[in-house]
Amino acid sequence: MRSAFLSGAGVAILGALALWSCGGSTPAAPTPAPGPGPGPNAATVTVNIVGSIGNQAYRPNPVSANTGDTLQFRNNDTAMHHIVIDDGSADLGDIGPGATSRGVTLRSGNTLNFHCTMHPSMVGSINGAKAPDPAPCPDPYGYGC
Ligand SMILES: [Cu+2]
Repeated sequence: MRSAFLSGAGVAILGALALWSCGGSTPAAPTPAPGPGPGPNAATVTVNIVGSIGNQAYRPNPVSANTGDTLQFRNNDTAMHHIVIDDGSADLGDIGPGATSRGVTLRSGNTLNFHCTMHPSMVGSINGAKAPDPAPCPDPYGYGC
Protein backbone atom coordinates (compact mmCIF):
# COMPACT_ATOMS: atom_id res chain seq x y z
CA MET A 1 0.00 0.00 0.00
CA ARG A 2 2.67 2.44 1.00
CA SER A 3 4.95 1.58 -1.94
CA ALA A 4 2.04 1.93 -4.38
CA PHE A 5 1.37 5.42 -3.06
CA LEU A 6 5.04 6.43 -3.49
CA SER A 7 5.29 5.05 -6.99
CA GLY A 8 2.08 6.87 -7.92
CA ALA A 9 3.53 10.14 -6.58
CA GLY A 10 6.74 9.49 -8.49
CA VAL A 11 4.85 9.06 -11.75
CA ALA A 12 2.99 12.30 -11.08
CA ILE A 13 6.24 14.18 -10.46
CA LEU A 14 7.86 12.73 -13.58
CA GLY A 15 4.79 13.70 -15.58
CA ALA A 16 4.92 17.25 -14.25
CA LEU A 17 8.63 17.50 -15.09
CA ALA A 18 7.97 16.20 -18.58
CA LEU A 19 5.24 18.79 -19.14
CA TRP A 20 7.42 21.55 -17.72
CA SER A 21 10.42 20.70 -19.87
CA CYS A 22 8.30 20.46 -23.00
CA GLY A 23 6.43 23.61 -22.26
CA GLY A 24 6.47 25.07 -25.75
CA SER A 25 9.02 26.58 -28.08
CA THR A 26 11.29 29.45 -27.13
CA PRO A 27 9.76 32.77 -28.23
CA ALA A 28 11.66 34.68 -30.87
CA ALA A 29 13.90 37.47 -29.61
CA PRO A 30 12.03 40.80 -29.72
CA THR A 31 13.06 43.28 -32.39
CA PRO A 32 14.82 46.23 -30.75
CA ALA A 33 12.64 49.31 -30.68
CA PRO A 34 14.01 52.25 -32.62
CA GLY A 35 15.72 54.62 -30.22
CA PRO A 36 16.23 58.36 -30.46
CA GLY A 37 18.52 59.51 -33.18
CA PRO A 38 18.51 59.98 -36.88
CA GLY A 39 15.51 58.50 -38.61
CA PRO A 40 15.60 56.65 -41.90
CA ASN A 41 15.41 59.92 -43.83
CA ALA A 42 18.16 61.73 -41.93
CA ALA A 43 20.76 63.32 -44.14
CA THR A 44 24.21 64.77 -43.70
CA VAL A 45 24.23 68.44 -44.66
CA THR A 46 27.62 69.91 -45.50
CA VAL A 47 28.17 73.66 -45.26
CA ASN A 48 31.16 74.94 -47.21
CA ILE A 49 33.30 77.68 -45.71
CA VAL A 50 34.53 79.78 -48.61
CA GLY A 51 36.25 82.71 -46.89
CA SER A 52 36.23 85.19 -44.01
CA ILE A 53 33.62 87.31 -45.72
CA GLY A 54 30.80 88.04 -43.28
CA ASN A 55 27.57 86.24 -44.00
CA GLN A 56 28.92 85.28 -47.45
CA ALA A 57 31.45 83.01 -45.76
CA TYR A 58 29.20 79.97 -45.92
CA ARG A 59 27.56 78.16 -48.82
CA PRO A 60 24.70 77.79 -48.41
CA ASN A 61 23.55 80.46 -45.96
CA PRO A 62 20.95 80.12 -44.58
CA VAL A 63 21.32 76.36 -44.33
CA SER A 64 18.20 74.22 -44.71
CA ALA A 65 18.18 71.10 -42.53
CA ASN A 66 15.63 68.87 -40.82
CA THR A 67 15.45 67.49 -37.31
CA GLY A 68 17.78 64.50 -37.10
CA ASP A 69 20.03 65.69 -39.89
CA THR A 70 23.74 65.88 -39.22
CA LEU A 71 25.39 69.19 -40.00
CA GLN A 72 29.09 69.47 -40.77
CA PHE A 73 31.36 72.23 -42.03
CA ARG A 74 33.94 71.76 -44.74
CA ASN A 75 36.68 74.38 -44.81
CA ASN A 76 37.40 75.29 -48.43
CA ASP A 77 39.24 78.43 -47.33
CA THR A 78 42.98 78.82 -46.74
CA ALA A 79 42.53 80.07 -43.14
CA MET A 80 41.62 78.20 -39.97
CA HIS A 81 38.03 78.61 -38.75
CA HIS A 82 36.25 77.61 -35.55
CA ILE A 83 32.48 77.24 -35.75
CA VAL A 84 30.14 77.34 -32.75
CA ILE A 85 26.36 77.27 -32.55
CA ASP A 86 25.26 80.52 -30.91
CA ASP A 87 23.01 78.81 -28.33
CA GLY A 88 26.02 76.88 -27.01
CA SER A 89 24.72 73.50 -28.17
CA ALA A 90 27.82 72.71 -30.21
CA ASP A 91 31.44 73.77 -30.56
CA LEU A 92 32.94 72.17 -33.63
CA GLY A 93 36.48 73.18 -32.78
CA ASP A 94 39.24 74.36 -35.08
CA ILE A 95 38.72 73.39 -38.71
CA GLY A 96 41.90 73.65 -40.74
CA PRO A 97 42.04 74.38 -44.47
CA GLY A 98 40.69 71.42 -46.39
CA ALA A 99 39.31 69.75 -43.26
CA THR A 100 35.74 68.84 -42.41
CA SER A 101 34.38 69.34 -38.91
CA ARG A 102 32.74 66.64 -36.86
CA GLY A 103 29.00 66.40 -37.33
CA VAL A 104 26.35 67.85 -35.06
CA THR A 105 22.88 66.29 -35.09
CA LEU A 106 20.01 68.77 -35.09
CA ARG A 107 17.55 68.13 -32.27
CA SER A 108 14.85 70.42 -33.64
CA GLY A 109 13.92 72.32 -36.76
CA ASN A 110 14.12 75.63 -34.91
CA THR A 111 16.22 78.43 -36.32
CA LEU A 112 19.77 78.36 -34.98
CA ASN A 113 22.51 80.84 -35.75
CA PHE A 114 26.21 80.06 -35.76
CA HIS A 115 29.45 81.97 -36.14
CA CYS A 116 33.20 81.62 -36.32
CA THR A 117 34.98 82.43 -33.06
CA MET A 118 38.08 83.60 -34.96
CA HIS A 119 36.14 85.87 -37.33
CA PRO A 120 33.03 87.14 -35.49
CA SER A 121 31.56 88.66 -38.66
CA MET A 122 31.29 85.15 -40.15
CA VAL A 123 27.67 84.53 -39.20
CA GLY A 124 25.20 82.03 -40.54
CA SER A 125 21.79 80.57 -39.91
CA ILE A 126 20.25 77.12 -39.90
CA ASN A 127 16.65 77.31 -41.10
CA GLY A 128 16.51 81.09 -40.83
CA ALA A 129 14.57 83.14 -43.35
CA LYS A 130 17.84 84.75 -44.47
CA ALA A 131 21.48 84.93 -43.49
CA PRO A 132 22.03 87.02 -40.35
CA ASP A 133 23.58 90.45 -40.61
CA PRO A 134 27.25 90.39 -39.62
CA ALA A 135 28.28 92.31 -36.53
CA PRO A 136 30.19 95.51 -37.28
CA CYS A 137 33.91 94.96 -37.43
CA PRO A 138 35.69 96.88 -34.65
CA ASP A 139 38.98 96.89 -36.54
CA PRO A 140 39.13 99.52 -39.36
CA TYR A 141 41.53 97.26 -41.26
CA GLY A 142 39.19 94.30 -41.03
CA TYR A 143 41.76 92.13 -39.35
CA GLY A 144 40.07 89.31 -37.48
CA CYS A 145 36.64 89.98 -38.94
CU1 LIG B 1 36.71 81.99 -39.29
